[in-house]
Amino acid sequence: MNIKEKYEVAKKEYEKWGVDVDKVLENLKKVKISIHCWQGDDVAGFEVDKKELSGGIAATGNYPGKARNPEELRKDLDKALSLIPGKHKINLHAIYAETNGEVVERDEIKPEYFKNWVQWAKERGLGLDFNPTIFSHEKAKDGLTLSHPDKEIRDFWIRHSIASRKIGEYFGKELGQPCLTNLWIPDGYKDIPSDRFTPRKRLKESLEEIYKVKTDEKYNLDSVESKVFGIGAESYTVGSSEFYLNFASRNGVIPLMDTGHYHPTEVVSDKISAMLLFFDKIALHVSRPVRWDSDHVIVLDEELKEVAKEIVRNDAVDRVVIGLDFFDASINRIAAWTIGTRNMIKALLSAMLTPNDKLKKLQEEGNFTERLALMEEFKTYPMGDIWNYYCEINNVPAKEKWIDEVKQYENKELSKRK
Ligand code: RNT
Ligand code: ZN
Repeated sequence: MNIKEKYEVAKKEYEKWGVDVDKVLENLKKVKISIHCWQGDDVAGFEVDKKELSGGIAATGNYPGKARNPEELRKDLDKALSLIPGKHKINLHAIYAETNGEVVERDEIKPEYFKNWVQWAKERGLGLDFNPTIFSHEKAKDGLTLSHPDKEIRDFWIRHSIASRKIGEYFGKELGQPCLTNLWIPDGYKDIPSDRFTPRKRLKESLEEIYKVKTDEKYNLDSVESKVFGIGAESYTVGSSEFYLNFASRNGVIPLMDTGHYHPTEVVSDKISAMLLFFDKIALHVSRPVRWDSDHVIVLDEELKEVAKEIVRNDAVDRVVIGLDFFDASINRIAAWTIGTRNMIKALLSAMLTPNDKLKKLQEEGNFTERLALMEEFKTYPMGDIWNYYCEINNVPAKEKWIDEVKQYENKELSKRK
């Protein structure tokens, strides 16, 4: 049987449970994933005087062939995108500005430094998202930025953040779809603080300055990302979950949850429904923490599937901005993007193929036996046959065929980068 024939057989299995599979594939095609550019070069960026990665995050490994300049990064992204079904968005950081060899301070970045990205995105019908880069910098070297005791340092990062939101607005205008500008800072302390209040108060005031400047929400949306700890900031994080949750709800910005930014037994899947009751939109950084916020490539594990289920069965595909945030430097970077993004889409497909109404009803009736029994049976339903067909009709390789393409690209392109 070919892929189409297998699809027809598998489809019948799902239709027995009232799942309209053709409709599912149409809906899946509408979902945009925000694919982070920084997997392509280990969060290095293109600044003329490139700084070492800092802020308590780390990309480990030295797999050869990382992108060294904008042309290479876009070429690599093109390769990855040719292996991922659907039309998506690319998520940029301020350090990916192109300044033509000129040293430009981060508080002086302008839309024009991103015009090549915009043109590239336009030609491909992609959206763009954005992030101020508030780490890997002289003015962040003691681990404090927007909460720093020194007003000059805070003001520098305030100006950078405002400049970044304007770039987000420019992206939205140019590309005809809103850009999400997400703010994350590394601020925290390695050891037990003697004052937890004052840095948080300063962060609150800095953020108020930043968001006092209005951008058009048709073009730019703002989010703030919390964290629990980072390397070198083990004892205290200024921008904690409670901090940003309260800030977001009072200031009309979107809360962003990174799946690696919580305690090990806490799961983001359980938080989504609670957040959806109080926010119009929420945002995610889907990542895979292994023992810490290690940013491993996401695999199709139970938690990823659970996150997808919470988005799909609560009818929240339009309310959750799904961004990815992993960076593994120990494997082929194009493969990393491809594996992770395909997994996110597979998880959504799996959620859409689930008879969610039936399962909800069983719960309401208190029939927990059947709820568990069916959930377990659906795990071995032939989703792979639906997925392969979805890849085929979207002109990307089905099954593992994409691996050969990455290998060819590695031989032809990556191996030449020394
Ligand atoms: C760090 C945050 C943040 C970064 C990116 C590069 O822990 O997750 O989102 O990973 O901005
Ligand atoms: Zn993140």
